[in-house]
Amino acid sequence: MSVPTPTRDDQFSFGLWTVGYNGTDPFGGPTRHPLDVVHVVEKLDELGAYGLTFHDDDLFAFGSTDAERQTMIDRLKGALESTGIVVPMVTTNLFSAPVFKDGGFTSNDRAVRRFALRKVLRNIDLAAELGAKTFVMWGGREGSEYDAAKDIRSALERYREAVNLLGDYVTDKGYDIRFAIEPKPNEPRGDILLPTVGHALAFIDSLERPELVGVNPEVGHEQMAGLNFSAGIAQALYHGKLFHIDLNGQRGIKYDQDLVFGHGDLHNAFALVDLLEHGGPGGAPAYTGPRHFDYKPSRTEDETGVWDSAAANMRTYLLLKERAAAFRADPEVQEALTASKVFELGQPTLGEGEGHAELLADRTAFEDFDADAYLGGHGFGFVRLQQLATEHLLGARG
Ligand SMILES: [Mn+2]
Repeated sequence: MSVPTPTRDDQFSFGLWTVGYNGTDPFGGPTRHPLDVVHVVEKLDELGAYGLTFHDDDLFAFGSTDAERQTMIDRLKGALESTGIVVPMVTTNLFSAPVFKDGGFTSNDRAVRRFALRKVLRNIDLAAELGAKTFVMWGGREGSEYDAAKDIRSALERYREAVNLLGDYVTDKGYDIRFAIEPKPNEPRGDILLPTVGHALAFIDSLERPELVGVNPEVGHEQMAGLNFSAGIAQALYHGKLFHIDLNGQRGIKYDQDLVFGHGDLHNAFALVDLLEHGGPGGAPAYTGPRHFDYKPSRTEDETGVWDSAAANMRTYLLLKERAAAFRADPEVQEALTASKVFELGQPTLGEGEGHAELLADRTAFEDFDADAYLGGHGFGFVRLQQLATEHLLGARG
């Protein structure tokens, strides 16, 4: 079996901070030299990616002069023009500089909150200039370690005030940009605000322009909280809020590992790709935006390992896409899905025009229904279905 080659049509994108990660962790300094943005764009193009994303501070260091900032923007633009790589998403760093250690939008210090807003507004102008359609907000420092240190309701109100202002800004400027909130339960803060997809969806409903704001869930961030990532993505899609996605790998409830996509919970990665590629109407893709990788090349690797790991993300995604297509096309799988009544869940529980009075009058639903007949097992056959998925995932079928 051959490994598929990525093309532009696959819409694979990478953060500049991902392949650019130098290996620093809380216990040791860098293991790799910095990578130049022009080199990164050229390498990603060579590997078959279509997009580059970045935080402002990835491209030009925090505190750069206007001239230094412009030099780096011009160098990026030159590389984009010569390769055809696009910038589908931009985000702002409100977490690295000392000023943000208690957060940006929700710092207890009001002057910091105003500075954070200005930093984001400036970066939204750059996002619009580069044609980015999505602006991600990961609030890694928005939170606390101690319950007495943060008034959570005030913090959420300040968060809301900030996102409402950003919505006003893109609307008044006429920018074609939508926002995507990226949840994470903890790290670097002890507890982060909007810790899961569900928390973010509820928050978005409270905004003045909810239509401008969706989510950017990350595999590892949900799995750090022990949650089922593909199930969370299904709910985000159900609410029409999957504006962007961060793919990577995570092995269980621990620190944020940022492994290559599929190098963690492979079963859930299979379910995720199946959902994204075949979960729409009639088996169409349920999500058509960038397949964005937010991972970190391992600290043990040299630059060759960096590009091998970048390619690995795309290869694994494409292999899972092939395996999911074979799973869907297998007549035995279709028969097993029917036997498991997976399609029956699509049928409304009530009949046409039926309300509580009609339901109460239906003796077959209760008085004459034999619930005892289910003793001995319902025989849904879910285990058989999961084994069929496993055999497709392992390449043993189709
Ligand atoms: Mn991310």
